Amino acid sequence: MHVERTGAQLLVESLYQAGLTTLFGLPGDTGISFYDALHARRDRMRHVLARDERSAAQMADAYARCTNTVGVVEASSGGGTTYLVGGLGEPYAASVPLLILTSDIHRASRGSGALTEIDQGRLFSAVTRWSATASSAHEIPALISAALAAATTGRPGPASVIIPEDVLDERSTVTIAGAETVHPRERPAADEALVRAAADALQRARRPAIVAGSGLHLSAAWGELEQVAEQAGIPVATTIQGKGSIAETGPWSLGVVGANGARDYANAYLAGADAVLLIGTRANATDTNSYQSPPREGPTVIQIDIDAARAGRNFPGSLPLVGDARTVLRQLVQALSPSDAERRERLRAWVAERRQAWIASATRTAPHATTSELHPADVIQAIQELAGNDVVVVADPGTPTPYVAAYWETAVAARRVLCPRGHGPMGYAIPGAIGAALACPGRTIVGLTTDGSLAMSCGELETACRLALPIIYVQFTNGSFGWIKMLQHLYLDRRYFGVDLGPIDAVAVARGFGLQAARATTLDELRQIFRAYQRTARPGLVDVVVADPTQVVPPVAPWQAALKGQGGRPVY
Ligand SMILES: Cc1ncc(C[n+]2csc(CCOP(=O)(O)OP(=O)(O)O)c2C)c(N)n1
Ligand SMILES: [Mg+2]
Repeated sequence: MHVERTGAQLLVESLYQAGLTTLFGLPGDTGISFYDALHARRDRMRHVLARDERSAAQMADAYARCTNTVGVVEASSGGGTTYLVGGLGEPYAASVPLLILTSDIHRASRGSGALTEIDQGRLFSAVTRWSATASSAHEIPALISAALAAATTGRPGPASVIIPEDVLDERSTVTIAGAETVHPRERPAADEALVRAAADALQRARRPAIVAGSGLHLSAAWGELEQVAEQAGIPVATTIQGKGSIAETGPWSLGVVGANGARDYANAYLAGADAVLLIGTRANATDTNSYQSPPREGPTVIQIDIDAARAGRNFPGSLPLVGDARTVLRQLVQALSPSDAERRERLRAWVAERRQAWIASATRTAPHATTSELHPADVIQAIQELAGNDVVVVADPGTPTPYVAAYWETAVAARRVLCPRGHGPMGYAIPGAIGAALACPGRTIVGLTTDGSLAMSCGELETACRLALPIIYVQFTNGSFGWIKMLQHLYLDRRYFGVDLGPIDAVAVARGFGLQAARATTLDELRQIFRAYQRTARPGLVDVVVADPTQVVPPVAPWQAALKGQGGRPVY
């Protein structure tokens, strides 16, 4: 029996059969048939209405990171798609698998200057791995399938299907074969001879190191990483995106390395390492503190990456292990023999000692008695104590990122701290926390935002409120675009320009969108407010005033070096 369905119904059914039942978006003129098909299937499909297409993409992005599946975002032609693009640069750069669905103008109107007309294929070309336009309804199931394959094969990323409004209405009897969403789709192994050479180099080293990036999370290779670290006795650092690849409270963790949010001892260890295994990281200037940790010259660098073009790109001459992180780590487990006992004990003791020293130095005992400003590190540590381990943190750029990267310790191996570091777009945390809350029901969700980011994304506070999501937003108010102000402070002789902001009453803003909100002027107040919000099933915002980075310097290695008269402005 051949069922006749519209293109819109085929689209909804294709998503459902692929197991993609949550999607984020905002309606528009050319997409109303799609909405009607979603309405008819509202018993099985969850459509999350956002207030801006950019934030819908950010919600889908965070949802995909938390679930390690494909995130789905939809928008309509014209203003909808152009706004949507604003949320796609980050997942494209950060290798997050997304399915992008957009409606387009009627095919007969092409070239007429129709309202909302734009070449969507060209628009998406810089922020998707793959994009196609449906030219008839019967193509839709196959296009969804192809887009999902593009999003999840090799290095993942966004893939888009564009559907003109007449194609959404066209009828077809095509059957839906069912699309696969397994992620990663393929798990290739690396060349065995190179794996043996890598194992040999790691074994011979006096000071071996591993740096794990987000590819480790994408591959769900947490167990294998721990096994390699434990078996071979190798300290493990992560990039910010790889944070939580290994339990940060465990014996082999060095915490985050690089130019933003690194622990000083992680950077120091990597700077002097003689064999370094990079896993699923682009290892760019920020991840490596301008190629100092590890340096390009000196150590034997081994790079696991599923993308052959990436393995070795930033470390010429390195040993490329092209393949899926989990598969290649399993190969390494086979190739590595147990490490020598002297090295193992020496390294383990060094890591333990440095971690204890770091924790001790981070504890600021003096209360800020005379001012209502809090120290960002204290805020992070207070939240960590209250939130426990079953928590997801989503952090905006600016003050939250370096502090959460350095001071938060993820106690389980999992992707539980999301800092958008593909591009570091401001305004991610408010919508991102919504995606995380929908991905992880029952878990505490903390969104760390700033005065700059709040202004960009506050509309989504209404979404959090409407969906009654138990998100606790903590806002770091410093009255400036502090990060940029610090660059001007250090490298442009304090010629501040375009960085000082007028005040926003964050508490009033949040209340206006329906949240419970309060300002904390002491750590005790912060704790009380946070605990009170934890007991409710709706979102809240707590505003804390912090010094800007020119006054209290965050854990940003090049800035700390510049203040000691060492090193110039970092080149990204
Ligand atoms: C969408 C976007 N625009 C511009 C930037 C460049 N940028 C990086 S940090 C920053 C200032 C951040 O200010 P705020 O959010 O208040 O955080 P603070 O550094 O003050 O804590 C800017 C403008 C960016 N990261 N994202
Ligand atoms: Mg600010």
